[in-house]
Amino acid sequence: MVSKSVVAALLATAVSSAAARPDPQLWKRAISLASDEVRTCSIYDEAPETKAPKENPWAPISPEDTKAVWAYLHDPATGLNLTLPANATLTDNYVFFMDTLHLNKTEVLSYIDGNGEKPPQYARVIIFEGGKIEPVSQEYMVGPLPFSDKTTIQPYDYVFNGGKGGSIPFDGRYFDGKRSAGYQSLLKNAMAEVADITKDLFDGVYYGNGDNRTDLVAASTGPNSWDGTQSFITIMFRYPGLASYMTPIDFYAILDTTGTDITTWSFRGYVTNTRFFPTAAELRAAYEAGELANEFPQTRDQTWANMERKGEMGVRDLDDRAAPQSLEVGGKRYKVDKAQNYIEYMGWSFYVSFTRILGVMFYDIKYKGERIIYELSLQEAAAQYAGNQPKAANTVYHDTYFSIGTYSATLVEGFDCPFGATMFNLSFPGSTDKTETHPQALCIFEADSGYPLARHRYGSSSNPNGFSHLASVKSSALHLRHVATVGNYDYLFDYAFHIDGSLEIEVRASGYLQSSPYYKDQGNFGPRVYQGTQGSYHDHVLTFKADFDLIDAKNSLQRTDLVVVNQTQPWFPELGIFEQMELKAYNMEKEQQFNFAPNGQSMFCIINEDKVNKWGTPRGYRIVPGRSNIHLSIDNSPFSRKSSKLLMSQLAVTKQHDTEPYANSWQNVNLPLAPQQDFAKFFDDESIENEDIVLWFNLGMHHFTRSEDVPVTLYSEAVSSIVFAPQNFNDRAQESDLLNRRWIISDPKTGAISYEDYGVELPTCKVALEEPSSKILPWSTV
Ligand SMILES: *[C@@H]1O[C@H](CO)[C@@H](O)[C@H](O)[C@H]1NC(C)=O
Ligand SMILES: *[C@@H]1O[C@H](CO)[C@@H](O)[C@H](O)[C@H]1NC(C)=O
Ligand SMILES: *[C@@H]1O[C@H](CO)[C@@H](O)[C@H](O)[C@H]1NC(C)=O
Ligand SMILES: *[C@@H]1O[C@H](CO)[C@@H](O)[C@H](O)[C@H]1NC(C)=O
Ligand SMILES: *[C@@H]1O[C@H](CO)[C@@H](O)[C@H](O)[C@H]1NC(C)=O
Ligand SMILES: *[C@@H]1O[C@H](CO)[C@@H](O)[C@H](O)[C@H]1NC(C)=O
Ligand SMILES: [Cu+2]
Repeated sequence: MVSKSVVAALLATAVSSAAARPDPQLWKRAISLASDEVRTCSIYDEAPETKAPKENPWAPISPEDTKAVWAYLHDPATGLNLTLPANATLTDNYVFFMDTLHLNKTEVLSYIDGNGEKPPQYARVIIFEGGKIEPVSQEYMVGPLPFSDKTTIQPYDYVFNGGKGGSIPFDGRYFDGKRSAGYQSLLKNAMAEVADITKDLFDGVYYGNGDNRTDLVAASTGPNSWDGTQSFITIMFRYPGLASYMTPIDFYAILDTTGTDITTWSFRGYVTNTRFFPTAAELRAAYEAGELANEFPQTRDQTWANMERKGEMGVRDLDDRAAPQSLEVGGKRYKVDKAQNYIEYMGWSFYVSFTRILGVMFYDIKYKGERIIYELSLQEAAAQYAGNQPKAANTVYHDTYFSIGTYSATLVEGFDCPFGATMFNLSFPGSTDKTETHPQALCIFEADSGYPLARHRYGSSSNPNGFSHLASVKSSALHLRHVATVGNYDYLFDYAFHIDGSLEIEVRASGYLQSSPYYKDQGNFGPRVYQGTQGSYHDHVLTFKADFDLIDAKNSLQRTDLVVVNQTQPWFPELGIFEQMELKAYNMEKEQQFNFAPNGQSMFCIINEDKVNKWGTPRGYRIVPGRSNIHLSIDNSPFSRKSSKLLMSQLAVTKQHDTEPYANSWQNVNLPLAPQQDFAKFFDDESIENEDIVLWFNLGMHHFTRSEDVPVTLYSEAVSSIVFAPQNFNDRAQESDLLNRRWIISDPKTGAISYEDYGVELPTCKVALEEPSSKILPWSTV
């Protein structure tokens, strides 16, 4: 325990014992002991409670409603003619899943901003209607909820612009387990017929899943249709094991799976050595002619590609010490209303929501009581690959297709999120009437930014310390983080509410490459990363929606170009005409897709022209490019041409409509040429000046794969971000009100140091960290 006077004495010693500058060691010690008493750090304390101003209207539907809606749908009286999924075949009608329906903004605003009634919730239900004369997938809305005798079912058509509303032809619908089951014998027969060849070339055979001779795993890819009038599937094979993604073999089977009658499905052909063989006989002829080879065999031992520590790489000096930690040593500085998923932090407030299809969403994001964003949500997480064989060359993923929300699960405290982070469960309707819970799937924590928010040293050469005043302000941010493991990849989503009023959205990717078998001289699709493995080139593009409502819903998108103009200066007439930089600001007039300017020479701001700051400037938020702001590299591929327009620009702006809540349809990926949702149709020349506007933005990366993607891609490099920062939104920087700062004064004569700490004492405490495993909870179903 060190008293302030001791600290002052230490500082004084530091200063007086040094000729002109304080002794660095003493200075450091003095700062670190500047507390009156040793306290126990409370990093495991619950966050203080708060009460949301309104009941969360965006909350996921309750387990009770999930059950009630399920029972209602399956009641023969409802007339849907449903079969229980467990009993259903392709030609039955069955519920694929239920989710929480997006509410119309118009109705929610009158509730959260006015005296309007809380808008009722609705369930979104996807029914696979194979039992209809024209078999389709149809979306429905069921409500109002809570369930009552007023609850009805209606088609959910108004959010889709492809022409058929919420209906999708059978061949374009999600390729679920029942459809996969339909081709198993076809695949098994095709592979059994050439088992001697696959054994000889690739040391693997496939007699179907479950046959004890099978020593390969089959994996499929999408899209599975062009326009919903045909269906096909490409199967690739890998060695099984923890790192199966890294040991693909060069053998593919393509099947035609059109229609609900599986007896008409057929075999399209094999691919190996970049050649296509429509029949087993043709494959065999090439094999017997010695034309097929496997120059770079895979390994069955996959220990090289798992994520255990590899002792053979040695030990780095001092790595046996625990690494630095970000700990909330002063106690939690954010408040939570757990019942409403509502959070307050340093002037920020917002509600959190969650859906199966889109994952974690944010609503009513306010800063110091004024709305910044009505809705912030992921809309799509896509990847398109390139290659010389049908898996890499033909893969386009839209991860909403897989219900990306259902893949966010257990976070490791102390590693994925700091020790002491608040952990939230994520719950969603499962594939029956049950609600599934993924415990500790969303974490919330405040973290040190790793740099001061602001500082200045007021230099003074006459002062013994070289300065008269020295100011430095702490910087931190509240993070909400979750990781969605969609197959091979672990997407880490991090939303940071910075203390300066800026909001950062960051996505990182780790997990396994969807790799390819390596061929000699084929580096144009990525490098060789192991003896038989190539890292396949691919683009990741993740589309987000930011429905800005700066103060109110009347906003514009202002573009400020930095241009070079010729001018003269009367005070330097000898220069004649010469170039200078100038700002040209103007509002973008119409809905459009657009990109950041080369060399960053344009600034894009959402502004509210009717609301000016103290200096008369319209209040705004700037769209600041972060790391790796990209768009899809290819815009005319038959695998993504019309289903993926949303991926084809870095940014887009539209006028908000209740009928356009989603950039994409979760089943769009199988309809690249006849999409259910065509993002391009959003751009119908509507004015975006002084309107309720929505910004759509893409994060992602051009994944130039590398040997450092083995065993898994690193979050350090696979990262993309964007920042929304106040631009004349306030009258001054959002730092002057903060208490966590130092204002240090150096006496001009003696150099004696005094400082103001604004009453925020540095904690001097012990921290006992809990082993993360002690907090891991089991998944559960209600
Ligand atoms: C449907 O499946 C359930 C189990 O999921 C089973 O109990 C029931 O008997 C099946 N019904 C029919 C008609 O097959
Ligand atoms: C009900 O669905 C079954 C398939 O599960 C179908 O064969 C039958 O025709 C349907 N009945 C009606 C009235 O549509
Ligand atoms: C949303 O608004 C549309 C009209 O724009 C209407 O058809 C629909 O029923 C509304 N949805 C809900 C959930 O109230
Ligand atoms: C594999 O399955 C067959 C047929 O089911 C059985 O006869 C055989 O003993 C099994 N072999 C092994 C190694 O388990
Ligand atoms: C989170 O889920 C776990 C496991 O299902 C459960 O024990 C716990 O009570 C849940 N926590 C909350 C706050 O709902
Ligand atoms: C400025 O004038 C010079 C000389 O006429 C010309 O070469 C240059 O392109 C002009 N620059 C701009 C930005 O117009
Ligand atoms: Cu990647």
